[in-house]
Amino acid sequence: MGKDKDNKLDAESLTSCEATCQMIKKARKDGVILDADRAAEMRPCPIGADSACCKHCFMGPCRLNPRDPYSKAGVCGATIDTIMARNFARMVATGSAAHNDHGMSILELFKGIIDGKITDYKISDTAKLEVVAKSIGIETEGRSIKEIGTDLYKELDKTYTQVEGEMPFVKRAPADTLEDWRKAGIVPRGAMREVMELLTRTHIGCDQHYENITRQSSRTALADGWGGSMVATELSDIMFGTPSPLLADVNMGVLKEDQVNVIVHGHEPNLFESMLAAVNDPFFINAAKEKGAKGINLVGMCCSGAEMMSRHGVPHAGNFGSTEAVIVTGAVDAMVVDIQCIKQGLVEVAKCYDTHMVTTNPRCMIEGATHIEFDEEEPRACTDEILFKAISRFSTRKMPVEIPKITNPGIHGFSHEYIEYVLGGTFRGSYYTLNDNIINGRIRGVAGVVGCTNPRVKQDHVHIELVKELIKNDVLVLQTGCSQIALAKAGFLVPEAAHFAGPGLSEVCEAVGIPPVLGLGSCVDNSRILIAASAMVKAGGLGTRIADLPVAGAAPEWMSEKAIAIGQYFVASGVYTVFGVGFPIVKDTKFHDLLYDGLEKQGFGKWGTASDPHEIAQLMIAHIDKKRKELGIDKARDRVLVDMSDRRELSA
Ligand code: NFS
Repeated sequence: MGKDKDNKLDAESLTSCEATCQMIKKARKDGVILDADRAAEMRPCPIGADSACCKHCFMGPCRLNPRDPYSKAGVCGATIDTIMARNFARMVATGSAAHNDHGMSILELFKGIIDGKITDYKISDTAKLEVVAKSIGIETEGRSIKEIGTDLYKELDKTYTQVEGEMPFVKRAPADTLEDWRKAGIVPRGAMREVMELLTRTHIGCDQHYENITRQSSRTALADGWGGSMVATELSDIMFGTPSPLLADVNMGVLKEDQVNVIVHGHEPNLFESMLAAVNDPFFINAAKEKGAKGINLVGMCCSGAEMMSRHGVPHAGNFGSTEAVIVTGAVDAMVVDIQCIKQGLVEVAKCYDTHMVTTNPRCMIEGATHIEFDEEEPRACTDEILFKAISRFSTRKMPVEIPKITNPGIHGFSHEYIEYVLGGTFRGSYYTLNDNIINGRIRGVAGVVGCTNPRVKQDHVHIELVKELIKNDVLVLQTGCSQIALAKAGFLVPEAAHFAGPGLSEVCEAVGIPPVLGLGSCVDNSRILIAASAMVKAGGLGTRIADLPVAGAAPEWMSEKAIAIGQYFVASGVYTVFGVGFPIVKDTKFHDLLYDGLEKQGFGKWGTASDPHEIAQLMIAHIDKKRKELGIDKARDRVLVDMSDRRELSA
């Protein structure tokens, strides 16, 4: 990596995103420090990076030696395995809590609509309401939306509050996968209970068997994927519409110099939906025009941005690695945030460029930001106050504006329902076609590539190189969150990207008219991947549990505890999951063996780590090939058509 004259790393070596690169250079010229430069200044603690320290009580904090992990124990006698398992558990607990908290807000909003207390939102997709209700055993025949919705609320509330029994959405997992969870004792009851129990177990002097702690980590993670995240996705679709493919623009070029630019960045779609209604209100359009603007330009970032893009085509300015850099354009009149992945550093950068930095959620206030609380019963009070501020900032813009002239159009909004429809056609919407193409070898397997960007690695680079290699090897890629945005910026979310795919995958993509990289939405929408995997199992021919499928997952530039929770729910659901950047674990320990090998032997998925994108791809492809071999379809790449009787034979 090269350095510039101030001895800082070249902006080009920090990001693959040209727009972000341009803004890093501008920020340096302006004397403003961004996350990428803070990361260079902050050397990670080597013991913490390996998860070899414990500060769960005040007899320590204790530091073990990662190079000789069994040479010492903590003051209480905790071994390296106990310490790492507890640290891992706390990350899972936090990540699962975050997604469940998000899902719970969405459930409360749904209840408010059904009860008639909240009138600014409505039920948009009644067909999906019925399908979801039926999937968990709620009678829908001849019943009103209110009746079905009331029952659905009551049932889904168990996702969070239930103390005994099984969480409602686990019914949607393949029967054998559910049975595996039952045998292992990891079917989640209610998320609150699982998170509470997991945290209890990590207290000093409680659970001190790394395997037992990890069992509860799996249960708590499953309470995220098959619980809070799935509730968030399904109810958001029901209220705001189930996505189907649309063309949308990504990258900083979506900002408009001659318009009032409002960015909404965060995770819950409710604030964003209300902001969309507000910016389309003629009152505000006129108010903006009176101040000399051509209009109001609403733009998303990060995960709620990905949802709004999938559902409504709202343009997206960039992923986690670009949230500070985008303010450097000087064109952002208001940066509006709700919860999760909101860097505190935004406040300082916003101050430098005279941007309104507004927090809206009581769970996420930031010192120095303006807090305007959002209330779903009266959403416009918040959105309108923000718009007045943004319009007034436009009319008094002091900062020179420099917007990178880059936009990348792409197709977004591939919900599970749409994938089913496009593959099977209206007549027999199903995953048979996908399975057939996997069995006959045109498609080698399916990969989920998801998650954050992390300033410890070159932004977007690992995502892009990994996905390129996967599709070249005929692996269909499903994406969410910041990873989807990285690939959109690289121009891979268009049908023409089929040219970069291997011959089998490109043939299927061209026949069906889809890109080889399908964008499914936000991070909670990883639950769509779980549903898609379950649908693949149910369509037949590829085994009887998710663990049998030729699939793999990756979060190549992860950074958050939510990513760890997601990784663990994929692993517990049966998916081999590879993380880039590094992993907080010491090699040659029993805990390492458990995560990277033992869980697979117990019938689940397993973890993998590699930092080089090509190595990540090779690990995933090798796993997919191993699964193909176990299914007896490793020789099927000679493209024979497989009929129903063959399929039955293969699954026998
Ligand atoms: Ni998910 Fe990471 Fe955050 Fe979204 Fe982006 S950083 S784990 S992708 S915005 S949640």
